[in-house]
Amino acid sequence: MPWDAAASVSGKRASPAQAMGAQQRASARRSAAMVDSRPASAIAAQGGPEPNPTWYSRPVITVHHLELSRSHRVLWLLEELALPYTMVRYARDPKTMLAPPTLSAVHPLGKAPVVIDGDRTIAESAVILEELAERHGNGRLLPERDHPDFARCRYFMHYAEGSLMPPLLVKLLCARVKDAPLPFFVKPIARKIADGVGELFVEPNLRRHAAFLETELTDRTWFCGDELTIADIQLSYPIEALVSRVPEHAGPRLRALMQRMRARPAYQRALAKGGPVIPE
Ligand SMILES: N[C@@H](CCC(=O)N[C@@H](CS)C(=O)NCC(=O)O)C(=O)O
Repeated sequence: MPWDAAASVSGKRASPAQAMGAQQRASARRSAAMVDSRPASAIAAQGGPEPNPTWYSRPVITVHHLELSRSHRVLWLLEELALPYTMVRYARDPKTMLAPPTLSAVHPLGKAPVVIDGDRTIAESAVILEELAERHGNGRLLPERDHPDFARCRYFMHYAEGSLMPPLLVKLLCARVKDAPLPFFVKPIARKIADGVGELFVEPNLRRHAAFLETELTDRTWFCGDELTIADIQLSYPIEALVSRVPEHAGPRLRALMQRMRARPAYQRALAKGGPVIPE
């Protein structure tokens, strides 16, 4: 299914049934028509109806998942909502850690996550989480639109990728530059530049972000109050990265939040299916 940004952001809200392609709708009708034709007494005596997964749980959602990546949060959301889905798993190149070229067939940027939901191809994790929760969540994981936490949730959905991820990425890149196989006479210069960027930009920013997150968790179990929302799911990846890469900046509330996330059965099911979030 080719990527079509206009279709993805046109704002047209299709119902799950409308969102299915004609072929899928026909197949769903065929599946729904599959009924157990045994007499009721025989069904009961033989331990209930025949399991027919294509009838009641045929997934229309496909997650293109890259190992050790942000796409864990999509798996976590789907597990929280108990939605059926198919996962296509991609391995990173062990040397460059880049995604394989096959991901570019799904979306021109060749990055994960990408989700196919019915006839729509959706990229950007924040959009994916919002779309899936709005379309299939029955009000779960989203504050009500007129509740003050709605704006808060939206803020953290954007903050995660727009503000928190950049210094974490620069930190990762600086570490790569320092470890890169460079000629011996270039290595000390590269090291000096990486250390300078770390000292001037990365460390002060990460310290400030960690302190901000710690304050925002005062008197709150989750970022938008007592209930888990998509904002916590979206923040989970940078928080995992922050706690693993700069543990000295992570305060007690942030660490406790991370433990609460990891303890959720849905989070663990996502890990079991998609593999770890951050490299060891
Ligand atoms: N802002 C995007 C970022 C997507 C992104 O950069 N994904 C990374 C995984 S963490 C990726 O696919 N990297 C592989 C590559 O660049 O080759 C989102 O939140 O979905």
